[in-house]
Formats: sequence, structure tokens, C-alpha cells
Amino acid sequence: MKAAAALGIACLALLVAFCEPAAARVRIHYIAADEVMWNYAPLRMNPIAGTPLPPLLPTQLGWTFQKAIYREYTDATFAHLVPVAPSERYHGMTGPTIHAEVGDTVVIVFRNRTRFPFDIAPSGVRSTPNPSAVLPGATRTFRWPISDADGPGVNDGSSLLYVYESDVNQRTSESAGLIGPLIVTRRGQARADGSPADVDREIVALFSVQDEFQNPFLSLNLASAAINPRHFSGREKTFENDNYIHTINGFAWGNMPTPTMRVGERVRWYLLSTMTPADGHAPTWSGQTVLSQGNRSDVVALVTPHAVADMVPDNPGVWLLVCTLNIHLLNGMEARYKVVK
Ligand SMILES: [Cu+2]
Repeated sequence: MKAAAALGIACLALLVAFCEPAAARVRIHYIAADEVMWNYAPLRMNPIAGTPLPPLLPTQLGWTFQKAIYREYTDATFAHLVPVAPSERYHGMTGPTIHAEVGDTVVIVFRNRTRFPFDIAPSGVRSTPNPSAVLPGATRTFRWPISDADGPGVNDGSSLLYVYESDVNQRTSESAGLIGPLIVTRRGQARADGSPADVDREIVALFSVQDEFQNPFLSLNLASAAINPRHFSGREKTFENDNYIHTINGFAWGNMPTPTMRVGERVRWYLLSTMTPADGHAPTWSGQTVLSQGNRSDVVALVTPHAVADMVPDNPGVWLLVCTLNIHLLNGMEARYKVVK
């Protein structure tokens, strides 16, 4: 009797072991909020039109601002940045891509190396507790368990997108530059690195009207002769509007490095947005169409912080990725992508 019971328990244990999703992993990332000098137009021209940058608006500070961005390090010493391959430099200001398969737990060792309190949290992932501010210089570990309810639904592809950002003060944190992508892949459909197995290339594009008036570094930017050579006070009537910068991955007027893909590849575009009152975007491609939740188009509505679109490029060339909403394109929200044979 006892032997039979023991055998039963052993069988049960074996069954549980086999039923346990083999791929469930703990994925550790070392991410800091770092202060940077960010130049929205490092090429100092518009390479799409082949023209100089438009003249500064009457009370626009310039194209370079002190900001804070998320950057990934190799380990807990935060001494070495994870190198960004040349093909990935188009990510620009956008934080490092974090992948997870449903069932995984993402662990973020977060160090705040800025002078303001910030944190890091995924918006929309259900089981994440509300984090609290991490004080300047402090380090804290956050755990993000990714449950079935966070994974792709029936109309999604094999993966979907969330944004992570600092929710200490979402408006000012986004205006500082703190936002990045969390990609969640359906259980059983991920590669070892958490990316979807049925996708050849993932492209991340953050559409954002960066609001430099809400940037917590504003007073420092105003006080800097290099950033504010015309000595604005910030109280000018036009100042707030003149310092909205229209960007994709933190680049204006075509200054984003050009991501490249091949004809026939299964390309997945992850489209993020900040949520200032000036945001709400219409990412639009020339040259090819995309499928988004079963609908084919050359434009995707980005009224939430995130959307996904799949493309199988069939048209080689250098093409536009722009925002066709409102006056965003007229204000420089444009970039390029390249399709090669
Ligand atoms: Cu837009």
C-alpha cells in the first residue's frame, strides 16, 4: 500500500516536471537611467530632402538638450554598456529591448544615475507591483512575472509590445526621455532569447513629440550657455510650443540611422508612443504595406502607447517611415528604412 502510494507520488512529481513549461526563464537585465546630452539632429541637416535643418523657431533652444535615457549594462557593476551593433543604432534614445516568453520572469536591476527620482515599470503587465521612486544614486531590483494574461491574444501575432517607463511622474519622465520596449512572445513560440521564432527581423520605432518644456532638466538646459545661447528665460509666450521636438527614436528630420532588411524577410515593426497631449501618431510606410491585426494598410493608428505591424518587404529601395498625423510630418517626424535584395 505504502509502496503504491510512494509510486503514485513519484509519478505525480514526474508528471508535474514534464508539464512544467520547459522554457520558463528568469531574464536579468542591468539597466540604468543615465544623464546624456541628446542631439535630435546629429547630422545637422535633413538627409531625406538633402537640405539644411529648418531655421530654429523664434524661442526654440536648439537641437541638443540634457536628458535621461535607459541604457543597458553588462553586469551589476554598471561599468560597461552592452555594445549596440551598428545595425541597431537606429534605436537612438529608445531604451534597450527586453524580451520575455509568457511564463518567464524579467528581473531588472535598476540603477538611477540621474539627479532626479525615477523608476522602471512596464505599463499594462498585470502582475507588476507599483514601484516607488528610486532615489538618485540608488539601485533597486524589480521583478516582472509575465503571465498568460499578458501574452498575445487571438488576433495578435506570436508577440506583442508593452512600453516600460518611469511612472514616478509619467509626463516628466517621458519628456526626460525614459521609455523603452518590452516584447512578450506567446508560450512555446519563442527563441532562446525570448524573441518570436517566426519573425526574422524586429524593428522598434518610438514616435514621440518630445516636450522639452516638461523635461525635468529644463532649468539646467536654460542655465547652460551651450544649450541656451540666446538666453531664453523659458517664460516666453511661445517657448513651450517652440520646444516640442517631433521625433522617431529621438531623431528629427530624417536623422535616424537607417534600419536595413531583406526582401522576403518576415519583419515585425514594434511601434511605441509617448503619451503627452501632443502625441497620437499615424506611422506610415512608403514602398510596402503591413498587416496589423489582420488588416492590410500602409498606415497604423498609434493612439495607444504601442502597436505591432508585420511586413514582408518585396520592394527594394530606400523608403520613408513617417508620421502622417496632423502636422507631425511637417515638423520633422520622418525617417527612412532600407530594403535590399
Ligand atoms: Cu505623429
